[in-house]
Amino acid sequence: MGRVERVNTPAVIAERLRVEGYALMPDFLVDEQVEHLRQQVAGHQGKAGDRGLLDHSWCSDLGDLIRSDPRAYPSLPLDARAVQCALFVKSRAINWLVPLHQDLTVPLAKWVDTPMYSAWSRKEGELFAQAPVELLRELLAVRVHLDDCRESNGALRVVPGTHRGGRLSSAQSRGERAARGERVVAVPRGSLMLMKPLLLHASSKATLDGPRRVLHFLFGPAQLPGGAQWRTRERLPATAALPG
Ligand SMILES: O=C(O)CCC(=O)C(=O)O
Repeated sequence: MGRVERVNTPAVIAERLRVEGYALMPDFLVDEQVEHLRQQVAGHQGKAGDRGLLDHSWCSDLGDLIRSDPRAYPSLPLDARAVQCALFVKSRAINWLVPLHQDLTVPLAKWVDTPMYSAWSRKEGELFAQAPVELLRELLAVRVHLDDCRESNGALRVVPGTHRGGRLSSAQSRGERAARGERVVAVPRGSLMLMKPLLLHASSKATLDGPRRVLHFLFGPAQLPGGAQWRTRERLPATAALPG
């Protein structure tokens, strides 16, 4: 796996997130739990996967486990809730890349008549809009890695510190990358990568066989500005619980 930072205290994680915009939380899941989750996602594999995974109790339970972990808790928004979980599967057979970008969109229950939200769209039947920067600063993405992830199988490349610059134009993003440089974030299976959505990030195509599976959660505060509401989640019947 090469060099992997073993950051693991709540204070170090919070400080890394504040300064660099990302932090690792190693050894969050044991092998048995990773295997269980691999089985749960087996029916869902696709390019950018399902965005509606939170309707499944295995997924919302995993969100609860993250939310209540003392290492993650201090870095989450006030009264945090998981508002989205997408599965990202990448391999030589299902290959894709994402260019440098910030995550600006959030899933909302319904359209609201305010200029605070923009660029409304529908994906897989769900409503999304670009959120105001004050809200984007509060959000936290948590990536649960179900496989060892390194440069050769599509690890994220980030431009550290760029989450502090607010929304960046394409030219500003390229300028930040040229000035600060990119960092490849290798993450072992069973570990978490915590990331501020405004952090500039990209990922390359995989050059290895075998899938790189990531469950990408988004955590937000209970209350949204401008009268907006998060999409309410269905709760599908539980199948098997995550081994303890
Ligand atoms: O998982 C990946 O490789 C990229 C995902 C990503 O860029 C995103 O969620 O915005």
